Amino acid sequence: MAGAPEGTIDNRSSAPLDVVVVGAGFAGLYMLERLRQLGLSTRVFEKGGDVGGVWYWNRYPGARCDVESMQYSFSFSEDLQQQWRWNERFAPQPEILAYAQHVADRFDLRRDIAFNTTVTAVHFDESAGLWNIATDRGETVSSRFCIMATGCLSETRTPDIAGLDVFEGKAYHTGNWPHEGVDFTGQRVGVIGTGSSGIQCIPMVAQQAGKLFVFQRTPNFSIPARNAPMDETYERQWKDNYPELRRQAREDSTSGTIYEKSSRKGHEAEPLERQREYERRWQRGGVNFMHSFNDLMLDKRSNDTAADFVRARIRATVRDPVVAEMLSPKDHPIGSKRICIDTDYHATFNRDNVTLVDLRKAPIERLIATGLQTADTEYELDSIVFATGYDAMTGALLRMDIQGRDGETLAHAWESGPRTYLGLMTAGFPNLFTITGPGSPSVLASMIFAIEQHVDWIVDCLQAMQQRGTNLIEAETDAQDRWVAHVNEVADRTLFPLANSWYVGANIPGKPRVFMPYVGGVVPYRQKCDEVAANGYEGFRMSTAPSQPGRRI
Ligand code: N01
Repeated sequence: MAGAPEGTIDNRSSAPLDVVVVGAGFAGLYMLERLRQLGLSTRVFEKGGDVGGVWYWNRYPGARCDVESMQYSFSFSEDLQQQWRWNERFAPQPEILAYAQHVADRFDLRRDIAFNTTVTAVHFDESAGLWNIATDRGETVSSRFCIMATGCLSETRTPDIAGLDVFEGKAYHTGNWPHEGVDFTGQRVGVIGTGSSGIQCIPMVAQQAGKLFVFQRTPNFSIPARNAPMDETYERQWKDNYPELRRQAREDSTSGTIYEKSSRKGHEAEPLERQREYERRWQRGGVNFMHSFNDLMLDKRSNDTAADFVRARIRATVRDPVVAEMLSPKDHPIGSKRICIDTDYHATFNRDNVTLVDLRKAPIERLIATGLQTADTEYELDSIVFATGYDAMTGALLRMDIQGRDGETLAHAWESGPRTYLGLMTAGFPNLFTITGPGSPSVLASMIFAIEQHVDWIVDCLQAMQQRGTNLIEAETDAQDRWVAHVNEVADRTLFPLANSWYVGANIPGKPRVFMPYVGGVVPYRQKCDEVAANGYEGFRMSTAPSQPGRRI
């Protein structure tokens, strides 16, 4: 953007593109593939050095998916889903990254992706009906459409702890892990944070480190993953029945993932029967546990029974009762923060080289040259791992300077929390789509599933515009207001808002407290999206850019 006055993009590039896609994770890859089929000229910008998005960056030891491999995959290509082979029940990060790379190769996607390129600014030029897009490499392009495939958990968050620049050891963030890996052998290591990332990496780091301190502010509920090598019969069952199973995921699930459902309410079951059900699911492993009864996220009485069960398992696993108590979550309903799944997390605290530090009793004061100082102790550390999470759902979008009509910034439009219509568009930002944006099921669904639905909807929408001969689409403010109200109202019927979770932005100081994903379930959500399309894109306004009267998209 050399020479451009501040706040504007100098657009001297040649012919506009049809579409710019930001991000080459699973959303960007599938979007690109579909846009090519439409014959639209497309360029993808990707910050990382390769495809994969979150799976490109999250290389910490123990990183793996909490959706079963047979379901955490694209459904759009029958050949792809038949030919790709997963090796484990829950795929580890390297395997998922290899899958993303395979998709990129198989569909020859890399030739339209600019890697190591961060989009810094995205401005709408109203008179031309074009988006001008600037990158950190000094390039500017203009495009009729801009599609954000920036991911929900891609903007890492390191807390503002004093002394970050003073610490003389090594510091890592789980969400931006060195590609060459880290050898902690014999080191004194501190892990800060006990969310999904911390819970996955702590057992692995404990096996290597000489001494591991786990700095915990809030304990989390975690269910054993019971990961295992892929069972060939199970794989065959999936592959033989993929069309039907994918249909079930689409039409008969809350999350786009097939789990064993229950038609019973937790607090109505007999205590012994309830215990058996929890035990059975606990032994089976994975987040299926949260489907033991159908009201666990709706009724606190039922939720308490599941939480009590998990706390009892923690006490049964962790030998030191004081440590077990510290590890037992009590301040939020189970599932209201993203449930974790783990391998030997609680048992790790039985190791002689692992110490749990309760930051509620003595908070971190600062980092010092030799380690970390809490209110009552100085810890000498060689390395610190920040497993402190993300500025979720809005962070990756708001870090760009996005300006819509009349120079309105997205940051301003979202200053009281994200406002979208269906999580797909924001009023005042024509032709700018968000894949799995706030206000859509997104993180409450299996991400690849949610991505496919959004990409397919956007492609249908572009085709409808082509047929109508229009080239601008925009969310209407009224429709957006109604949708935002609905998203809030549905969330308020559940136990989700009771937790200080990243779902409500509580992990980022000053972030407005708004429940960001749509919790109403993928089936009603899809129905709503389909109805909107069937009713002529109700709630969206389609028009023709003044400067491009005859121009179709
Ligand atoms: O981040 P988190 P994450 N001082 O925000 C603590 C997905 N994911 O990277 O709860 C001390 O959940 C913070 O404490 P508190 C998944 O959706 C999936 O672990 O705020 N501690 C918390 O313990 C997940 O939910 C997979 O009190 C501080 C932790 O850091 C999401 O990504 C694997 C602190 C952050 O937990 C994010 O998970 C990994 C401070 N100043 C991630 N600031 C799988 O698929 C923060 N913390 C399995």
